[in-house]
Amino acid sequence: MKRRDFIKLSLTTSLGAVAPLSLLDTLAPGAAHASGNANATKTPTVCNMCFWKCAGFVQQTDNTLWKITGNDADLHCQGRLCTRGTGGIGAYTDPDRLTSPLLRVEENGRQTFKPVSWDQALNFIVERLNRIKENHGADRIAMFSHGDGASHFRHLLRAFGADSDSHPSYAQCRGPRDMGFQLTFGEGVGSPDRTDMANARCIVLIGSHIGENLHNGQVQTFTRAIEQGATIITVDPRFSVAASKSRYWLPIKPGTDIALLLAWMHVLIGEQLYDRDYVTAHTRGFAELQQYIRPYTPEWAYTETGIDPDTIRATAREMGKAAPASLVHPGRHVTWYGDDTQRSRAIAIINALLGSWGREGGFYIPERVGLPQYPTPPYPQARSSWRDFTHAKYPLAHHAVTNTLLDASRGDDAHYKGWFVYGTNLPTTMPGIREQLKQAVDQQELVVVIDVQPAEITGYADVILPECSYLERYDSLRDSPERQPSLALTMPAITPRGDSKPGWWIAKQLGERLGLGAYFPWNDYSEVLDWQLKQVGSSLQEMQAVGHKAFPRKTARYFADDEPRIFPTPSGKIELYSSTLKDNGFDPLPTYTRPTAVPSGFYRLNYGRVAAHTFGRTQNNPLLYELAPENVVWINPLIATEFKLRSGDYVRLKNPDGIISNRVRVRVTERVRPDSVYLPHGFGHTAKGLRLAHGKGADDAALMTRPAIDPIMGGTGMRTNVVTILTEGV
Ligand SMILES: Nc1nc2c(c(=O)[nH]1)N[C@H]1C(S)=C(S)[C@@H](COP(=O)(O)OP(=O)(O)OC[C@H]3O[C@@H](n4cnc5c(=O)[nH]c(N)nc54)[C@H](O)[C@@H]3O)O[C@H]1N2
Ligand SMILES: Nc1nc2c(c(=O)[nH]1)N[C@H]1C(S)=C(S)[C@@H](COP(=O)(O)OP(=O)(O)OC[C@H]3O[C@@H](n4cnc5c(=O)[nH]c(N)nc54)[C@H](O)[C@@H]3O)O[C@H]1N2
Ligand code: SF4
Ligand SMILES: [Mo]
Repeated sequence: MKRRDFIKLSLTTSLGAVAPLSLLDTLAPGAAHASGNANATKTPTVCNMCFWKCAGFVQQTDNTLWKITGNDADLHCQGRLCTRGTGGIGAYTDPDRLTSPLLRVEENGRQTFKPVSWDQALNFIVERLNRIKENHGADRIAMFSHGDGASHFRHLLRAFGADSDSHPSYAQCRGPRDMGFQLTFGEGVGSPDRTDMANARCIVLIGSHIGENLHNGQVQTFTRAIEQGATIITVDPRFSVAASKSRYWLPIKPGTDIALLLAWMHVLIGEQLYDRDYVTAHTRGFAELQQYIRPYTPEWAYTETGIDPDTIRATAREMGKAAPASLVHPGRHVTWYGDDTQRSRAIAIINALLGSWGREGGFYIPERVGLPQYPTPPYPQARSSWRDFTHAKYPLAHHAVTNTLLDASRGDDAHYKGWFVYGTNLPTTMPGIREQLKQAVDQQELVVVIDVQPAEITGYADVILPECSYLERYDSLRDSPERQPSLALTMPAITPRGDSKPGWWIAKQLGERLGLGAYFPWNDYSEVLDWQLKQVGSSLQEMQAVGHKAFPRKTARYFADDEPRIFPTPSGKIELYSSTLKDNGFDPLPTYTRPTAVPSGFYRLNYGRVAAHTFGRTQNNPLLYELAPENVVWINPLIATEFKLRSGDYVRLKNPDGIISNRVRVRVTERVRPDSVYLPHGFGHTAKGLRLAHGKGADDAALMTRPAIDPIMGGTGMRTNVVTILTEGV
C-alpha cells in the first residue's frame, strides 16, 4: 500500500469571454495606443504568463480588472503584450484557482484534501521540517521550482540549511545551449536571449519556431529583421510560422542538424567565408577544426539530412556574406535528441566563425542593473547540496539537474526526505519519470506544493499552499541581463482571491515559525523593494508610478574591433576546440551521431508551442481556453490517406510502451513530413480540478517514455519518442 494515493483534486465553475489571435497580430498594442477609459486606474505589473517578463499595466475600474496593456518604455515588449499576456486577467478570474491551504487527510479509509487554516498548514510544515532536521539534517530538503517567485522559498531553505534547488528550465529546456555556449565563449546566452536580431542581415533558425514560440520582444526584433530585408534561413522538419517568413526553408530529416552544421562549417572554412581577423584574434583550435571538418562535405550531409548540397552551399554563402551581422540562433528549448550540447557547440562554433559574438547584428553584451540583496544574516553551510548529486554524474553542469535530485529522493536510502515544489508541474514537465516520481514522493516525509491552481503535481502533495497570482502580489524586481539595463515592478493590482497569499508572505511565516525571523527582518516585502531601489537611485514610489525604469549602460554593447579581449574560458580565447570536453572524456569537436531509425508503422513524435498557451499552465485560464481549448495532431496527407483520416477526425496516439493518449483531433497538412507527427505541448490534463482543461486534447509528455539523456549535462532529450496512430474506437 502506497503511503500516498494520487489524488485528483476536484473543485467547483463558470466561464468568461475574450480576445482575437493570429507574427505581430498576436501582440496587442500598449497603453498609449489602446482605447482609453478615463476612469481606469493603472497599476504596474510584470507579466508572469511566461518567463519573458514583459512590463505592463493592469487597468481597472471599481476594483474590477479591465485589461492588461504593455509598457511602452520596456524593450521586452515595446508596449505590446502577446495573447497570453492580455489573457492574464483569466489568471485572476479562473474559478478553479486554489483559494485555501489544503492538507492531505484520511477520511473513512480514503485519502483526500481538506481545507485548513494557514496556521494549521504552516504549523504542519514546520513540525515536519523540524523532524527531518532532527532525524536526518536540514540539508535533506530538495526544491523543484520554476520562476522568480521561487526566490522567497530558496531564501527560506538556504536559511534553514538546505541548498538543493533545481529548475526544469535547465535539464528540460536551455541547459545544453548554455553549456555549449559556455564551453565555447565562457558565457551562456541568458534570458532574454542576447541575440541582436533587429540589426542582423542574416538569421538562421535551427528549430526555434518564433511566431509560435511567442517570446514577445524576440518576435518583434525578428519581424524588424524581416522588414529590413534580412535573409532568414529556417531549418525545421515542419513548415513552421517562421519557415513561412523565410527565404530558405530547409525541411531537415529530424535529428540530423549536427550533420548540416558540420557541412556549413566545411563551406564557410573551405570557401574562406569566415571572419579571418576575428578568428585569428579571438579563437583557439582553428587548425584542429579545419582538419576535422574536411570530410563533412555538403554531399555527405545530403545523405544524412536530405538537404541538397546546392542549398547547403547557397545558405552558407548567405551567412558568410552578411557576417558579422549574421547569427545562428542558439534556440531555447534544445533538449531534443541527447546530443544537444554537441549541437549547441556546433551552433556556437559557426557564430564564432562568422565573428558574430559580441558584434552588432550578432550577439550583444548584456548588462543588468545589478540590484544589491537586502541585508540578512549569512546562510549556514549546508551539509550537502545539489552539487553532490548533479556533479557526481555531470561534473560540468552549471545548475542542478532535476533528474539527479529526483533520483536522490528514491529508494530506501533516499537522501532527500522532504520536497518543496514551486510553480512547476513535474509530471508533465519531466518526461519519462512518472514511475520514479511516485517512488520519490513515497519516500518523502513532507511534500509541499505551492501553486495557483490544482495542477497534476498538487495530487502528490501533503500540503498544498495557494499562492495568489502575480496580479495580486509584490514580487522581486525584474533585473534581467539585456541590451539596456532596466528594472520593472510587480505589485498588487487587486486583493488576493479567497485565502490565497503572496509567496513572500508564506516564506516569511514559515521562517518565523522555524526561528529564522532574522532572515525576514521586514513587515512587508514592499520594504525590501524600496530599500533595493534606493540603493540604485530610485524608490518604490517612483516605480509605482512608472512601472519600468531604464538605466544607462556602464559598458559597451559590442566589442571594440581593435581591443584585445579575454574571454572567460580556461584559455581566455573562444574555444573552437574544447579541452574541457576532452579532459572530461567527451568529444572536443562536435560529433554527429545518426539518429536511431523510426520503426516501421511508427512516426517520430514532434512537439512545440501554440501561441495562445504557455506550457501546461494556461489551458484552464478561461480566456485562453476560449482561444485554444485543445490541441490537434498534425499528420501528413500520405499518412492520412493510409489511415483514411480527414482533418477534424479523432485519433489516439500509442507509444511502443503501450501508453495511449486521450483522443485528439487530426489536422491533415503538408506542413509536417510523413516520418513524424506534431503535437503541441501542454494539453490533455488529467487533474480533475482543472475543469475546463481536464481531458481536452492529448498530452505529449505521457507519450515520452523513452527520452535520451545528454551525457554532458544531463538534459532530457524528448524528440527520440515515436508513436503509432489508433483509429478504432475513438
Ligand atoms: N506561445 C508560447 N511561446 C513560448 C512558450 C510557450 O509555452 N508558449 N515557451 C517558451 C519557452 S520556455 C521556450 S524554451 C521556447 C521554446 O521554443 P523554441 O526554442 O523555439 O523550441 P524548439 O524546440 O526549437 O522549437 C520547436 C520547433 O522545432 C522543430 N523541430 C523538431 N525536430 C527538429 C529537428 O530535428 N531539427 C530541427 N531543426 N527542428 C526540429 C519543430 O518542428 C518545431 O517547429 O518557447 C518560449 N515561447
Ligand atoms: N513533454 C514536454 N515537456 C516539456 C516541454 C515540452 O515542450 N514538452 N517543455 C520544457 C520547457 S521548454 C520548459 S521551460 C518546462 C516548463 O515547465 P513548467 O514551468 O513546470 O511548466 P508548466 O506545465 O507550465 O507548470 C507550471 C506550474 O506552475 C504553476 N504556476 C503558474 N503560475 C504560478 C504562480 O504565480 N505561482 C506558483 N506558485 N505557481 C504557479 C502552474 O499552475 C503549474 O502547475 O517544461 C519542459 N518540459
Ligand atoms: S511574451 Fe507574452 S506571456 Fe510572455 S511575458 Fe510577454 S506578454 Fe507575458
Ligand atoms: Mo523552456
